[in-house]
Amino acid sequence: MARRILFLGPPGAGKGTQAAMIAKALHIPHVSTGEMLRDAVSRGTDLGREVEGVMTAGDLVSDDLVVAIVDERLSQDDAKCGYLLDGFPRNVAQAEALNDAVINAIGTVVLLEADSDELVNRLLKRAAQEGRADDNEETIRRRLEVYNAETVPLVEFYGDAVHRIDGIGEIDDVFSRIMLALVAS
Ligand code: B4P
Repeated sequence: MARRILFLGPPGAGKGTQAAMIAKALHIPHVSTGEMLRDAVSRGTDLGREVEGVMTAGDLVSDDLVVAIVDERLSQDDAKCGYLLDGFPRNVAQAEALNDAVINAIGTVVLLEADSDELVNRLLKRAAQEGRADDNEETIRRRLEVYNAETVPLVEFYGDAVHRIDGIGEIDDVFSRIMLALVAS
């Protein structure tokens, strides 16, 4: 059976970290819009030049651009048997576009949660280690605001499909919590 999983959560909750581990364990592709966009920026493509400023400010890239990237990615052969979407959809318009594009697009929604002090601390720690352009305190606060305004409404949109997971603790413990929820779903 095709396994279609969606990861929601604020910046710093561990979506990217856990999504990579879960996708590997389930042998499905990990589709991260953040990674695809950062890759375009680092390669200096037309898309990358278009989105760089928006990402550095902590705002969302336009729905049209992101939906087109995801549409193209999900049409590839390796996504036919399932996929894990990380960071998409980010708002209700993107969720509606996904529903239009793929029948029964989403099976399980994982909502990773952590309090805002923890989120800011994690992202500032990553800033010190990796120097990602959008991991400075001002942009992190902006990303949290955007998450609350744009992405939180998706929890209601997906209703009973949503599994709330405590994202605080050791990475392996969070992984086990998610796997348990997926097995039970
Ligand atoms: P994303 O790449 O999706 O970035 P993010 O939400 O900030 O979280 P990320 O996945 O990187 O971090 P994680 O929580 O794993 O988006 C970046 C930007 O791209 C957006 O701001 C937007 O501009 C654009 N974008 C992306 N998708 C879009 C869309 N659909 N529409 C429009 N625009 C879009 O981890 C954070 C840190 O915590 C890591 O350093 C990790 O090591 C650490 N960590 C993880 N788990 C931990 C744990 N259990 N304990 C301690 N630390 C932990």
